Amino acid sequence: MKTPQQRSADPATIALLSHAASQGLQVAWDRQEAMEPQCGFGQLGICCRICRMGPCRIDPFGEGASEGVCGATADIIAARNLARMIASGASAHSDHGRDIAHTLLMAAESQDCDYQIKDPLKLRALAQELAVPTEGKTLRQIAHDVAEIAFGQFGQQHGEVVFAARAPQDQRKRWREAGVVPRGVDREVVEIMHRTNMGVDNDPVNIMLQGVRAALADGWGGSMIATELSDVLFRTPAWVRSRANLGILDPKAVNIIVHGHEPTLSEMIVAAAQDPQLLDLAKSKGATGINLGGICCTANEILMRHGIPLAGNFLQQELAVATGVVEAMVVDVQCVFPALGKLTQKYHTKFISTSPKAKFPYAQHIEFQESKALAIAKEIVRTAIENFPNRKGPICIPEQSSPLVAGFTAENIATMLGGRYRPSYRPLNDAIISGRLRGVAGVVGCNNPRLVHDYGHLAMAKELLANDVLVAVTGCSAIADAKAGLLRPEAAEEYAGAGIREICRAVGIPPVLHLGSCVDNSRILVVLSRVVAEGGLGQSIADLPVAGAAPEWMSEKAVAIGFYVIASGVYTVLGESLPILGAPELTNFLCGGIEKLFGGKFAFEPDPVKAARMMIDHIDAKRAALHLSGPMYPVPYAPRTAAEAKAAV
Ligand code: SF4
Ligand code: MSK
Repeated sequence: MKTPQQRSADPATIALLSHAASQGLQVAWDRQEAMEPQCGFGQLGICCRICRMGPCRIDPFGEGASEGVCGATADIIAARNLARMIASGASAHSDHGRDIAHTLLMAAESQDCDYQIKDPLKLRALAQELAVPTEGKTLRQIAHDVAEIAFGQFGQQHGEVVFAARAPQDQRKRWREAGVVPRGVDREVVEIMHRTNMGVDNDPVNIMLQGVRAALADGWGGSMIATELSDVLFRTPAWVRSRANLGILDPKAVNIIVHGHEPTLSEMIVAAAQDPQLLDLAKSKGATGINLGGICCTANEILMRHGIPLAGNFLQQELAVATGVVEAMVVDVQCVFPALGKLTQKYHTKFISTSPKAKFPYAQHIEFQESKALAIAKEIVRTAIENFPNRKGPICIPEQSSPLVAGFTAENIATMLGGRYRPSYRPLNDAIISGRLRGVAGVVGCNNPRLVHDYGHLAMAKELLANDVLVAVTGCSAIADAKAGLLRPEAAEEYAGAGIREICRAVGIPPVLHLGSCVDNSRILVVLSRVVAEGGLGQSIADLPVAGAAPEWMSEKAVAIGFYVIASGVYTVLGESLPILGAPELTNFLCGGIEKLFGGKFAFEPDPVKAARMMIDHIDAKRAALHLSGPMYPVPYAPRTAAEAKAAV
């Protein structure tokens, strides 16, 4: 059995893992170790149970079956499995987007709705972009028309999803030539499920192109709708200070953790937790107040807009309960362990499920309805308060919590660098062109107990920063960096190269920019498109000195993200390989040939430092192709020569 130090790089997690072991608790790492050795066929992606002639599996050593009962080869099987992962991931993000569109429509249709339009400026900007007439219309009428257009994107049967027009023309040309511009969000997902049915599409590359189409429907469709309309409803994030890690839990207060993804619930819990009557009730129970924290992406949503502290990332959800001071763990959808139910039985913690789409064993279900949002949120908070006197068992709150600055968006990056009166991407482009900034990397995604928790995110971010590569983060990667102090402006002095230090000193920003939740990866797509539009760095995203990574990914959502990122032109390194290594033709395509079509491709590298260096090499190659000089300052990692770098493009 691995020690806590071998399981996590985060001191709070290490402390709680020791505590959990002393209490005889089983957490994800224990279950992962009990699962070893994990199925080799599954790892390689060469088992199939799509039809009942199977399950079938291909012998990777060439001694047993080389085809399924129907004749499907390893490449066909792995491609179908992977496409279905994309379909699931894209569905999760996009269904989230659909729910937000529904909430905006409700806010537009009823004056009494608990949700209001908090960002009229963003609404008007969106209306203009979507060619919604605004003259003589009330804000709610405009919101209605915008929401209807957003809704229409899901069921649209032909044409192109509307936000694809945000991508640089050259990138769209590549998509059109490959026949992968998404028509409508739902259509592309359904088509994957059809094509991967037994006996339909049996060309691995053709299957993957539909995978790309569905992934683009996520990134430039469902996820982008989720982000944009959340900004309209809950307001576009602004720079905000807060703290991160389980040390934010307060032994004297009623602690409520929101976990999951959709801000419709968490926004209302934030409002309910400030209700004077509920605060009085909390005091009457002996608590000093109500302390709200978040886990996973719902944490990122309410951090970005309200400064609510981050309790932790994906692998800390059980450890939060093990502190013994969480009165309620309130969940909606995605990334929630079913194991939480049994665990909470050992504590006083109420495990409250809220979505009709996501029920859990041993959970108390308080169904959330947008039509009665605040009343239900108050009921949830009241349930937590009533539970405060029931604490039992040992309390173990780790001392660690780090200060952070978050709240970066495609909009305020321009303000941050260009100033309030002339917001512009010009200073960012100029910094890249001059070599002060070598490039930009997006580091995103989950935790995975197969890898050392948080280590991949931290080691990669530090290596990139030391080499003057600015880091943009979302999801659980952002939370990992926040806990380790990388989201403080001072982190530039501690970890970054001279170029980034100069920029951070001048502007007062951290060297790692937190852009939000997993659906907010769409913000990164918009930033990259604006950088191209600003000029001087090529014609498409594929020309930019940028790279992406998901060093600890585990979710099907990360697969969908990875695919829309490479199809948008970004070289992307995954810490865990995609489950395709038993399929040589497919692997060669996704880690090679696909680059010719879209400008991006995958690479797999579990060592985060090596992976960061692969990203830096790629960034240098792109700089060389743009005839840019090398980095302005000498850096610790000596790159290849410009000629070698150029040859690698
Ligand atoms: Fe086997 Fe083919 Fe059926 Fe898959 S689709 S289970 S490979 S027979
Ligand atoms: S929450 S998808 S574990 S990043 Fe978005 Fe974290 Fe991955 Fe869930």
